[in-house]
Amino acid sequence: MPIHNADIAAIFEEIADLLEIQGANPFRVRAYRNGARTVGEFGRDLAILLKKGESLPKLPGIGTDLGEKIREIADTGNCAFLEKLHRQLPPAITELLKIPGLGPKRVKTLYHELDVQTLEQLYRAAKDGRIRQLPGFGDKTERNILHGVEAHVTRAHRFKLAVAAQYAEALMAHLKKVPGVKQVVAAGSYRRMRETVGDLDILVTAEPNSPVMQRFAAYDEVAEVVSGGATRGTVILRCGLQVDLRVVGEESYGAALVYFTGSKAHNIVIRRLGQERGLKVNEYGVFKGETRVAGETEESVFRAVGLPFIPPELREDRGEVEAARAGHLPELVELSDLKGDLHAHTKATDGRNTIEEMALAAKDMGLSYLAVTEHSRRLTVAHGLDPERLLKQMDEIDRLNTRLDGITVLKGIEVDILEDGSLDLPDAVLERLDLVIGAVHSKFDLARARQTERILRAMDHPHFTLLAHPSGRLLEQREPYDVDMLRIIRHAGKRGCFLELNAHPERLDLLDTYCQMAKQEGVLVSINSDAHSTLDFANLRFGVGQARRGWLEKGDVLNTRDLSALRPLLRKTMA
Ligand code: DGT
Ligand code: CA
Ligand code: CA
Repeated sequence: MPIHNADIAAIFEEIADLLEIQGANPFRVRAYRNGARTVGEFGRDLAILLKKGESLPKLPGIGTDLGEKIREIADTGNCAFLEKLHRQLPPAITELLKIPGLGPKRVKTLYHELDVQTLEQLYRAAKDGRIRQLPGFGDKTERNILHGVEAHVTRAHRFKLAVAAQYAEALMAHLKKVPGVKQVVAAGSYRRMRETVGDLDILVTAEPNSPVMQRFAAYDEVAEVVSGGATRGTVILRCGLQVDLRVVGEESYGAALVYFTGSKAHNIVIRRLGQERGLKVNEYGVFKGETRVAGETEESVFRAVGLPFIPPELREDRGEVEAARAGHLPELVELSDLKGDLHAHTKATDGRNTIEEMALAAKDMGLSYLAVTEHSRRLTVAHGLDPERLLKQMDEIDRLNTRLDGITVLKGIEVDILEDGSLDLPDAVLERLDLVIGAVHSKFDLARARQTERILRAMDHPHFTLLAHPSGRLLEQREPYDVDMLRIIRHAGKRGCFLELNAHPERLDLLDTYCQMAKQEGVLVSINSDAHSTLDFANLRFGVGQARRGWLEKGDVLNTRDLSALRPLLRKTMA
């Protein structure tokens, strides 16, 4: 089995979790967490480099100790230190960390005080009312734990789109190299750019005797072949992702693509439209009696039922068929429409690169402006900026802009919105910035009215420009906080503020339905990377996918404007 960087990173993460539960030195824990991130994000597989006899590249935060462990894992697939930790702590204890609200500290308490070692024991302890008696836990925590375990058990595991993309792209590259293969496309929720993907549905056209099915089953990431025939097969990859493969004839390619792209609800509407015209629509084509009238391309299938092509991101039966019929389909925003990015971090706080490196990477993406928006002082874990450090950074940006060519760095901040709706930095500093992004990073559990009010009051602030990741949810990890999003969107409109669509793979926040709401209310959305390293600008494409699912057009997106058109919009006009 080949060892990938993701495997090494997973081992480091687990070590960090276990050390933290043991109450180890926080710096040591941090070293493993950072190591996991560094290795996970490194572009080439370290195990392959080492196997070729190359030395381990110099990576930030990877000293001798972690370097040794990387070599060991690359060599053996195992890590003796992790095994030692496993002998010291119950094997399933890291499972407990998956329950929202349970960090290592609490897990440690639960283990030591109540001997809770598994999810079942956790559930029992909560049911019996033993957890609320622990110091620092209380009734509310106990209830949250109960819900958390229930949700965890019932939730079928889904993959974040960006994670699925890594596996999908590698697998498709593998399939494209198989002799006789012509087209390879990933359909399903992946093509519709849903924020999470249940499984991959790959469609292939190939010459009759192509060994594509055998090569699919023999792919080195495959852990299990669930089923396999001449034209369809299902496997589970080592990461747990299921992949369905279909081989179709070229005459059916478009029909199969429509069918397997879905959604199911959309397909039902398309089939019904066909029936109204006396046509049968299925994955093999569109048929009048026994005669195939369409199917080779998706366009031909839509045309046969009287529709123009509908972009995959819209195919959710949310009014797209009606819009298509009426000739009112939106002209969806594209990645190439973006002119800049309004949210990025650098080394000054929790980012990995310098301002200049970030600016040049943004320019490489075809962008012409980039806002540096560090965290503010309140967010101590991210080493947030106080006024003094922010002012210093502003000077640095001014100097840098005189040297840079083809890209302008804007001065911004991602300032914490405090519980009462005030901002974490003084006006005198904020007014000197090009833009102020406000973000909720604390007190996620305020009641709906108070949480909404908190954000509205922040928007009242004369320098507030943009609301970061408006719902606060983390995919598969943290539920959104409870707010009245329509009121927030309307208030943004009144106050001349904008909403962010944060393209970070764990966020994709604004949600698609709220994008649609913002559009209806005439409030512009900014698709931002929230980049913490030069590699993160690549995530913008997932943000664009989400925006397209939200029916956004170029004009609905703030950062499709040139800098000269953007600047007046950032200078807030209060209604
Ligand atoms: P997922 O995998 O849960 O993220 O979502 P999808 O949409 O990829 O769903 P999946 O993998 O079960 O099926 C892929 C597509 O195949 C689905 O979007 C539509 C089509 N499909 C599957 N089953 C049916 C069905 O029973 N009827 C119709 N009309 N289409 C179906
Ligand atoms: Ca699927
Ligand atoms: Ca499927």
